[in-house]
Amino acid sequence: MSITATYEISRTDRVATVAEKIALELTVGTWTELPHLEQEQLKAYRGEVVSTTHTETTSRFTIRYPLHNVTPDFSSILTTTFGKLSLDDSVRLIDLTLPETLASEFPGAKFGVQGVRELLDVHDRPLVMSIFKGIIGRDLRFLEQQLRDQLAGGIDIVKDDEILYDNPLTPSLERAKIGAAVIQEQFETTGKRSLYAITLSGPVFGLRDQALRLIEAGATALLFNVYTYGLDTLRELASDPTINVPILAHPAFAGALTSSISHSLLLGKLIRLAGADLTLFPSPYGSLATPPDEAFAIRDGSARPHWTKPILPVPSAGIHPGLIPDIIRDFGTDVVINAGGGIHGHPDGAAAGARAFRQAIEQVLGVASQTNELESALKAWSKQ
Ligand code: 1AE
Repeated sequence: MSITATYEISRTDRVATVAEKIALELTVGTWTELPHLEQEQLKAYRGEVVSTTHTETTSRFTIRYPLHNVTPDFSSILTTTFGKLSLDDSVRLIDLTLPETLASEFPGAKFGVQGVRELLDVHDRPLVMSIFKGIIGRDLRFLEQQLRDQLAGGIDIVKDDEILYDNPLTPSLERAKIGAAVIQEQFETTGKRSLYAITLSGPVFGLRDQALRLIEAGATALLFNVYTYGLDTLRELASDPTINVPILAHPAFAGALTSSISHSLLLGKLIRLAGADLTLFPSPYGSLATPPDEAFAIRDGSARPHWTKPILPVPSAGIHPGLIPDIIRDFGTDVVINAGGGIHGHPDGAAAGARAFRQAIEQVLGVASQTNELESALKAWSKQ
């Protein structure tokens, strides 16, 4: 049983030597200089180079690490496979593969694609998520109005901006209470279900209690800045049975790591293993573009392999209704379309902005009944 890690460096004919050195350094260290008996004993702990390949510009190698070198948590898995090696700028970690015995220690998402769809009672189209914008420095009345406007346009999930923590002007518990009341009111008047994801923030040891307080106050989902708190923190929260709402993983700070670790591993596979239900990442088209092959690998890592529930990819940043055909073509319908500026920046306001997104989806799926707001949005963003 072993973990395999694949790395990339600039193309070199010495790839096998480089790989061998790393395999030793990250496991038994000075193996070759030890007496024969000790060498034999340490063999079971030694990293083993299993393959090397080249492209025109890069060389890749895969190392197998014995499973008993690690404990079942992200800290030990990442420290063994890329701990001090991550300080070497010339090496990038591309992928990690865990054996099923280890992967099964990570329960993954509670809700996943199916569970989130059931909460919303939306089964046959991409989900639409919007983000509060310009909310810092504003009060609860402003927040409530923005929430109402977004929901009025048919938004499925409204999420806090990731920079809106617990704060005196819009305390998170108050946001949860207001959110619950507005969502309930909308359900009673329109029959439309929706979720409001509140940013879970504060001291790390208090996060579980804070999550439970928010849920008690009415939070229907949580937004979590996973790479500032760490993957194991997300995993603890997600595997707690009392935290029974979907968790949205925000990619804030992940960009500090992407030069050393592939986007697909960071924002696809690891996030899914850690238990988020939705993974947000910069789309290949918008304002912060992820390279397309990496974005599609995040999509694929959200659904495969099948040891935990598939989760929802959320290609984000700079999304406007004109991008919906591309998103559905590339990500299918099990996707969340997420926009801040693309909703609030609509010439007729946020409700119209939300309607424009719903109309754009209906148009691609061939069921559009009205396209007024979509036409204004396409005109507004046609030059982008
Ligand atoms: C990659 C995350 C995107 C995000 O959090 C965000 O706030 C996007 O805002 P817009 O849609 O670019 O305005």
